[in-house]
Amino acid sequence: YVVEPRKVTIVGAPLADGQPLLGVDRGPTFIRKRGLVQRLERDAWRVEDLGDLDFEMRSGLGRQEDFAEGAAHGSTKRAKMVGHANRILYEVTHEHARQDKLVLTLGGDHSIGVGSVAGALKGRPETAIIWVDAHADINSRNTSESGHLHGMVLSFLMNLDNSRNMKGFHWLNDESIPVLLPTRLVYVGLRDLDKGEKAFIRSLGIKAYTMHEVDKFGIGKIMEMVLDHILGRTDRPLHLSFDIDAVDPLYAPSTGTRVAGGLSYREAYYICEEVAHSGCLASMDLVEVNPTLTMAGGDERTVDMAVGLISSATGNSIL
Ligand code: EXY
Ligand code: MN
Ligand code: MN
Ligand code: MN
Repeated sequence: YVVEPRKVTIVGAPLADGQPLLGVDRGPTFIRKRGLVQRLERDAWRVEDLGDLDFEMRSGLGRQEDFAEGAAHGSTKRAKMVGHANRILYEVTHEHARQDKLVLTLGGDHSIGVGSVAGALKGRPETAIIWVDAHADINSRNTSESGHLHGMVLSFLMNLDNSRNMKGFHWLNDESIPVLLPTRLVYVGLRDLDKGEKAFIRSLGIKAYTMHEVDKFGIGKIMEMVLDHILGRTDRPLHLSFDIDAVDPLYAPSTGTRVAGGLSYREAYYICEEVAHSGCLASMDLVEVNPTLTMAGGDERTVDMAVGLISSATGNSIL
């Protein structure tokens, strides 16, 4: 599968409402500041940067109060806002996927994956997903212990526990948006899952390469198995959803849900290099970069890693 020769659309998705920490909405700005567009142009991409989408809702409670209220009720938090933002993102990513471009979405927290993947699936229904993350992000409103929507993305895409009927997400009930099949998803880097998430992964038979398997087989073998599982001999579009918290906090500390024992610097790059090698990358998310969580003294590691990983996935090779 090949996207229109070397045309990439960049979409900024400045959303923080899928989790409680401010700052992740500024991810796209920081990633651009560290030279993303120049890197892509240097690698002979024709870049169209749409800037940041405007997700503002003109009504309702302020952000912090709404989180507090959600907590008090133990319910899904900011669903209206997150659903609204994702609908906008979905329209844009679909439009550009339809035009056969490489679509690159910059988060934002991982809840933006609902819109970016829905857009990819509508534009290119054969799309398969590689989800690189410390977390499985597959809770439904019934299994989520936090109510944070960045931990529930895949339940919407797969319509688990009838998630598509949640307030804010009704737009997903559209037959032209394919429901994501369990066989079209593969995880890499998992190491922090909730009980209900483990049950979903087991019962749906989703292929999951946790850090245990990364240790056991090495990243080279893992990527062979990943690509074999979702591509085989076919040539379908790939969507890479890269949560920066998959990377060990030693190398990517500026993120909201750090978990020790993650991908090494080279393992993270290797994943992206092999995705590039497949020749099938059609869309990508880079999410959960929160530069405001940086230690005092200005630590650019996380943002630089985000830029570097995108550059590798889009084909910048070492030699
Ligand atoms: N599983 C936890 C929850 O549902 O709240 C943690 C989710 C963190 C999600 C991060 C972004 O990948
Ligand atoms: Mn995630
Ligand atoms: Mn994560
Ligand atoms: Mn290779």
